[in-house]
Amino acid sequence: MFYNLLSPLATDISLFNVFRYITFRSMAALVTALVLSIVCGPHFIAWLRRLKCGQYILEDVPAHAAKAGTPTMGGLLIMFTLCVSVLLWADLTNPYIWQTMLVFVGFGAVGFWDDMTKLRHHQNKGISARAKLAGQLVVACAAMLCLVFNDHYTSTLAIPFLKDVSLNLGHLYLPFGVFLMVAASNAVNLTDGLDGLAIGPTIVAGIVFAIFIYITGHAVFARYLLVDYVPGVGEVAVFCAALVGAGLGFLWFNAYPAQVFMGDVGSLSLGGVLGYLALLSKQELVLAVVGGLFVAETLSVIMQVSYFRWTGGKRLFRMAPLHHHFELKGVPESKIIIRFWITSIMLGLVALSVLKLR
Ligand code: 57M
Repeated sequence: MFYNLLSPLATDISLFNVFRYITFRSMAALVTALVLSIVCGPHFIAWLRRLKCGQYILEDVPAHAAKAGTPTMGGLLIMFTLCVSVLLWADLTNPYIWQTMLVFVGFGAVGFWDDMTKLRHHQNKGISARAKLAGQLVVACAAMLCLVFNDHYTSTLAIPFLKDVSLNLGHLYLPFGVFLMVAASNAVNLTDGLDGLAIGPTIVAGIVFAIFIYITGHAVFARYLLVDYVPGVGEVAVFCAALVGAGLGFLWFNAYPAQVFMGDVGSLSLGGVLGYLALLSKQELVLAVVGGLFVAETLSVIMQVSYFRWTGGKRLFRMAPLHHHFELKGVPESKIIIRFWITSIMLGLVALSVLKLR
């Protein structure tokens, strides 16, 4: 909004030129979302408590018994602060901004439906897996339709670390894109089982994609770094920065011991939008690197279930997803969280190295 209102005044007052810079507006979006979260957070958590949005805790991990009643659906705070910040600082005539918001809010709506169902039943039983998947598929298909009608749509995949090698998926790019968003959404959801465990790596991914998207939308940098140039997409860096700010602001309250959980409204929306950011930045496969922790958590579940069926009842891990395995081995929760964060920062750096190592 500030861009649309104030940057035209730059012809008369040169100070207003700053509103033209994506870098300036991205920093402002980060700070706005962060400050808004920290200011609104306590009121929001008190409001969730009044509405009795307390988490129902399953009994299979005894260490979590003390978490009973912690308010959930903190993802609504992320959604509110991120959307306000983007509306204030982004160019509202840019179609990529609206598409990204649509994906974020769309996946969030599916999560909200699940959270509300759980709360209504006063237990951990939300909507059926099939209904959840159907909702995610509808949002992901709508997102892919938007993407295809963009001016600079291409169905090629860059292969990380290989120069001049790309794979043209043709029409298969559509189901691939849908899969990427739905998989990312569910992977973040599976990871969201310890305080700060999902939001930490999401913040790292937000920073990495802010850099990728900025470069993809910058003619000179994109050419220099051999990245596909997509005019206009750089504006989405403002969204990524707001995501980092909103994430940090949420972490303020979700840090161990958590005062609030994000709920499915948070995990599904964040995961889904990370998938869309990977598509927009033309770094689809790099998502598996920067989100390597989410991939590892998901693989641990697939391996656990497959091994259980194959051996007729034996377990590979003490419990899946992976963080439960370490918990049951007696590693303190805060240590698991910080080690997972360190891993995700290292993966973020590896992902960024894709830009130079080819
Ligand atoms: C999300 N949700 C947390 C909170 C959060 C197929 C199977 C692997 C599915 C998986 C599952 O249900 N995953 C969905 C996990 C829950 O957190 C709520 O859910 C939201 C995210 N959707 O925002 O509202 C609990 O996680 C803890 N938590 C924190 N801090 C946070 O910041 O401590 C969450 C956020 C909260 C709280 O205790 O109540 C969850 O774990 O339920 N299922 C599982 O993860 C289960 N694993 C399992 O059954 N493994 C089996 C098979 C199927 C692979 C096995 O290993 O044999 C575990 N879930 C729980 N206990 N609760 C089992 C142990």
